[in-house]
Amino acid sequence: YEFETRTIYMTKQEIFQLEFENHVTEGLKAFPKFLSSKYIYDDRGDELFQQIMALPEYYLTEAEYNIIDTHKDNLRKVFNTHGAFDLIELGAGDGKKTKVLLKELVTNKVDFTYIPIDISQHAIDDLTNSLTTLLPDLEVQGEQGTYFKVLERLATYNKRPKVIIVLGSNIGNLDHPQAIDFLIKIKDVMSDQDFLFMGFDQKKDPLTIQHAYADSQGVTQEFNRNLLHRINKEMDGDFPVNNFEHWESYDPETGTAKSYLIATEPCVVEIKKLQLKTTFKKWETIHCEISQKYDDDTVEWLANKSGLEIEKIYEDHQKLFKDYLFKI
Ligand code: AVI
Repeated sequence: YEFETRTIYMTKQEIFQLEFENHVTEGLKAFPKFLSSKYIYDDRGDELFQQIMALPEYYLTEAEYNIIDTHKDNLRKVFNTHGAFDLIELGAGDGKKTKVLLKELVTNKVDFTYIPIDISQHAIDDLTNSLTTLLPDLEVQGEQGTYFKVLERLATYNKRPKVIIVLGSNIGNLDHPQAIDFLIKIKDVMSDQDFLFMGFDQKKDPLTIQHAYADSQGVTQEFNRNLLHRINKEMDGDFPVNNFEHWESYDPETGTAKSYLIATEPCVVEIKKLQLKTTFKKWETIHCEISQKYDDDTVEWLANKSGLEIEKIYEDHQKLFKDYLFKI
């Protein structure tokens, strides 16, 4: 027999698209059905998330802004403990909260390089451009790629102390085993002079959480529905998107907010690119996202499991949100 071997090269974008397609097949064949919120974020998804962050009900952004603004003086001193450092941010975002911190560091002539890492080159370019205007003296070195590949590379070549920051309670979109895995991967690139500064949204009045994730203007509903729009657009699907309603349920015992899309009418959905046909009964659900809420004991437990130590805890004035400073 003769076998022909061929090497197929795929771009990062193509690999991500293939993962998305496999995920949709798996999630829509499962019972109960699921789709991950990780795939909400195309340009429209990013824009809807920006709108969510500006909603009066979505307290998280304002609360973390308050923490950074109130404690910027202390953060500057702590981050500068071992002299010049790299400030590595996972997720470039629009940088509103980070800009307060950067301004504090630049104004006080601290020796550091700001390294935002993001999967989207577009997000990095936008952030870098706006920072050049706002803080001309800032040294920025944007890195495009997946967090851990870039972190590993930086840990190998850059020998300065690192301060890794992850704002916005992004860890809450992972379940506990995934969160531990995420923290271990960060810990693995940290040395004893490095810090990790990470946001964890806190358990609180369940109604406050319920309102944050089921806003009165329906932006969160559109945000979740963007998953179905993407499937329709990118995989030739025919989800009747308006027949899927957003539902949020917060369990105060576990601290888990879960979001669903629920079929308000029975339907058959065909996704041509995946050669998939799936039926929805009336009131059938698709589980889309978890947004975990924490307390100190749970964060302590996660840190323990990941080989990290909590060095200091920062809280906003309304006691809604906390940022934890970890070392190894
Ligand atoms: C990105 N992440 C931390 C947001 C959250 O709060 O879980 C995503 C989000 N989902 C609905 N609203 C906001």
